[in-house]
Amino acid sequence: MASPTLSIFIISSLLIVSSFSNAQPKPKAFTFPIRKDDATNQYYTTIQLGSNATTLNVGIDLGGNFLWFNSLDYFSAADTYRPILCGTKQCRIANGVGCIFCFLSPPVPGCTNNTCSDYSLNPFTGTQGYSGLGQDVLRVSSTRGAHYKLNDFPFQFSDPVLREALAAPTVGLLALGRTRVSLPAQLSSAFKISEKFALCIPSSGGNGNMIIGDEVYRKPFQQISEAIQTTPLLRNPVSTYGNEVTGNLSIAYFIDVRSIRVGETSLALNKTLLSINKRTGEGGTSIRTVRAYTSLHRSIYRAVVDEFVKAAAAKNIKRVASVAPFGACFDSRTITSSKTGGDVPTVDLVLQSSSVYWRFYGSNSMVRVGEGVMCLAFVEGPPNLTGPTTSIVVGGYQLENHLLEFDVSASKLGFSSTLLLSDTSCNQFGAA
Ligand SMILES: *[C@@H]1O[C@H](CO)[C@@H](O)[C@H](O)[C@H]1NC(C)=O
Ligand SMILES: *[C@@H]1O[C@H](CO)[C@@H](O)[C@H](O)[C@H]1NC(C)=O
Ligand SMILES: *[C@@H]1O[C@H](CO)[C@@H](O)[C@H](O)[C@H]1NC(C)=O
Ligand SMILES: *[C@@H]1O[C@H](CO)[C@@H](O)[C@H](O)[C@H]1NC(C)=O
Ligand SMILES: CC(=O)N[C@H]1CO[C@H](CO)[C@@H](O)[C@@H]1O
Repeated sequence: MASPTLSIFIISSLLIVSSFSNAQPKPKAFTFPIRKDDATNQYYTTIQLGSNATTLNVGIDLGGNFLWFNSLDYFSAADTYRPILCGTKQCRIANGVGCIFCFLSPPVPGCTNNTCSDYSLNPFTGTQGYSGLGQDVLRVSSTRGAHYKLNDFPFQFSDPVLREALAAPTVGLLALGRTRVSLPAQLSSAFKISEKFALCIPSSGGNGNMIIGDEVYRKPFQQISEAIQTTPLLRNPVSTYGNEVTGNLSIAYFIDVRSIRVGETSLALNKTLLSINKRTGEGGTSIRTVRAYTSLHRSIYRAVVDEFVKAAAAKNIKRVASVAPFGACFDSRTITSSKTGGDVPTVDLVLQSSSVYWRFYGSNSMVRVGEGVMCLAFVEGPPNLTGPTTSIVVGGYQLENHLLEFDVSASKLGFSSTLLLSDTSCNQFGAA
């Protein structure tokens, strides 16, 4: 007779094999395409959900809580949709805040009885939706080109009103935030891969890529990754999400910007604004893919614009009338071009020490707004939709064509210089 230890070993090996479809080798990392919608400056990916692998384009929300969407294509094919019931382990994992009752027979996504529920937030309009959470199978592709099923992937089938202001090709938002139901957290726990992801966001017209897990990148990205600068990811003790309970940690990614440099000049900024107020959650710097441009608290914005205008004038760049929402615009014929975009004063976010800084060249700091006019691509903000006010919200335009590595378990962000300096871009990013 086999010893108890041996039979346990056999059973657990069988379980491991059967949890991967077609007994595929254990994946290391998964890949998702990223595109930019030029009409809205939103970034989105494509996922396949449900037994019929319904294709859904969903925006990418770095600070989002869980996947939410509304789509008739999925609705009519949702035969494997299952609600997450109140009081279940899945409901606790999803941090559901309530229980809803809905009596359609047969039940449909969005109307099921005794269902764990939560608020979703459209960060473009500030609209919140409250409805039940459910789960279905998500099809994912590994960086080696193999296909896997992520069973019981949690999400919310939301009210159609939440789709307002989303990019036309998209039907919802995919969350990458620090929750247990975000895509990186779910892939990490289902496939026992590292809870980290690399984000390479394309500029207009390009195709970027996101890799979740641990992977060797193709040239020159592996070399860029090995030389990457890192900075701690901070947690704001107060939620900035608006609809989360105050006192719960924020699910957005924060970094410790200590000062800002424009050209050679370090700006005199109010340090209180730069750090996170542990009591109110105000202040500090977060990174959000759902903001088109970096927004700066009024006093920081004024200081950056004033110094930028001064340093641009020293380079004989001619200022012209401002075009909203931007506060400093220039005659593009007076700007020399270089491989990192217009040759303008650099803007540095200086992090934990003066030698660790995230530098923005013209390709990330100047945006063309019309014939012959380019503007400094920062805005005064942030928009006061919900929650405490974050002083600096690093937005999409500044993230484009940088390799960003979010190591969630080590709470560390790796960021490269603009890829244009290495004669490449996010269009080329992928596994080796
Ligand atoms: C599944 O997809 C196929 C092919 O797109 C389609 O013909 C079929 O109607 C779909 N099934 C459901 C239940 O929607
Ligand atoms: C809905 O769920 C509640 C709680 O489980 C239960 O008491 C009730 O009978 C259910 N109603 C229907 C119509 O299924
Ligand atoms: C710095 O900012 C804080 C928070 O907004 C404010 O209370 C304080 O008055 C500011 N200090 C100065 C010197 O402006
Ligand atoms: C932001 O909105 C909240 C809620 O509407 C309001 O109480 C607060 O004063 C606003 N803050 C600013 C800076 O406008
Ligand atoms: C400190 C605090 O408010 N914690 C809350 C975080 O959210 C969960 C679920 O909503 C609550 O149960 C905790 O009380």
